[in-house]
Amino acid sequence: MKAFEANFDGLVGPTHNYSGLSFGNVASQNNQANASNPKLAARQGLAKMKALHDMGMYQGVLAPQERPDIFTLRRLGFTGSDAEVLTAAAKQAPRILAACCSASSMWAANAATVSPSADTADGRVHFTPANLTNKFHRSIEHETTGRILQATFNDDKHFAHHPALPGVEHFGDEGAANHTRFCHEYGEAGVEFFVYGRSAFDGSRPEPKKYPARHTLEASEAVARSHGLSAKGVVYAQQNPDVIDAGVFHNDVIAVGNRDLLFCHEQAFLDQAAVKQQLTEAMGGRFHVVEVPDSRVSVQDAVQSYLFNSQLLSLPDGRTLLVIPDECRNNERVWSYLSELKAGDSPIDELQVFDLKQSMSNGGGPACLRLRVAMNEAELNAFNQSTRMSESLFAALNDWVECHYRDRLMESDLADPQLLMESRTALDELTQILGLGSVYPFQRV
Ligand code: SUG
Repeated sequence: MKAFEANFDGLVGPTHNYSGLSFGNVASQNNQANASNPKLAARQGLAKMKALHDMGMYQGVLAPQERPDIFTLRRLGFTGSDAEVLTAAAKQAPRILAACCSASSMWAANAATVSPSADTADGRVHFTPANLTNKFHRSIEHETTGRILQATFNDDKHFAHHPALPGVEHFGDEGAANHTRFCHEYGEAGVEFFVYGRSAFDGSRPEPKKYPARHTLEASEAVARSHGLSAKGVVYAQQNPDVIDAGVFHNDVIAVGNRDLLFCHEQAFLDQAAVKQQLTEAMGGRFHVVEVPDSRVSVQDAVQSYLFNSQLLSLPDGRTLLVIPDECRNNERVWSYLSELKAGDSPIDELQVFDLKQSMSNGGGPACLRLRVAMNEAELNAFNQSTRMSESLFAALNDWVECHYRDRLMESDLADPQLLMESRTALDELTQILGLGSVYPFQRV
């Protein structure tokens, strides 16, 4: 059956802010305490979704999370009314409050790992929400993420949902940010490429020295097992620890792939020549790698511009498009490389630039904002159609953002009980727009 790649983008939540929560993510650390603009952030994300929809791509929307997360604050010992919980947390543990207010679920590449039905033993699309154990503010996402995914892909006949892996560092899982699926046609069995930062049980492998490796080999292996992937359809690779230390906290900051093409920096992986060979063999010899030399684009330029955090898309007319953030155009070396790539006989035909500055300032580019779900025609008809981008959904979500979002937020605003009320009112309405049912903790008490 014919199949297509759909992109589901995380809608930016009403508490989008810069709290410097992600050690090892240079942008997050550099922008701590800057004022954010949640309204603009949500609009920038929606504009990208709509543009892809207009190009004829399948585009969906993933709902944000309930923040501030009063339920986690209560688990951590704060008591009283919701307003009292916020006041006490702001006074006694402001960093914990900031973590419980992050809108970080917008980076949907970290929501889950997804295996299309052509790759799995039972012929269903499999989802495992990422436990995101390495960062506290992200480790509190997976339960609600799981409910949102179930409400979005809500048909057992076609979609299988797994719980997140055990929430310990041994099974640190960052989801699709470290997972790429290669194939010749989306509907044919493909090769799932799992990239990890370290091994939890094999002490002989190298590890980064400065920044954490968030994702383990054992997490990837567990996901491949539960999704029922065949051994010949899986390739594992370790990230180069030196690039993690240079700020590449997820593989999607240094590599991106689609169909039979891998676009990456020459220093992305440990033993890169062997990785390329394994992928080429698994793909039956028909595989292309565009490897960017350090002499053209340094790892530092890649981290600053997010060149590889791009979306590599097959357009309906067969051309290959690279969706990049504005920061690539503003970096002379990156832009000159990209211009040559487009003009030459590389597999990349088109470039499309987006202003995603609000998300980029927290280390999230075009690829971070989306979760890819390859689906055949039956599956495309079976997912929750209210989450599918359209003229009317675009208009409804822009109106919704306009009505409920603030245009300026500082860390000091996070304890404002009014923000909690605004956020819950907005999300309650959103679950109706997207037909999700009661996915949020405040709707389930
Ligand atoms: O996990 N930033 C996110 C960015 C995630 C990017 N995703 C991918 N590369 N796929 C993170 O580090 C920053 C939040 C703050 O500092 O306020 C944050 O969570």
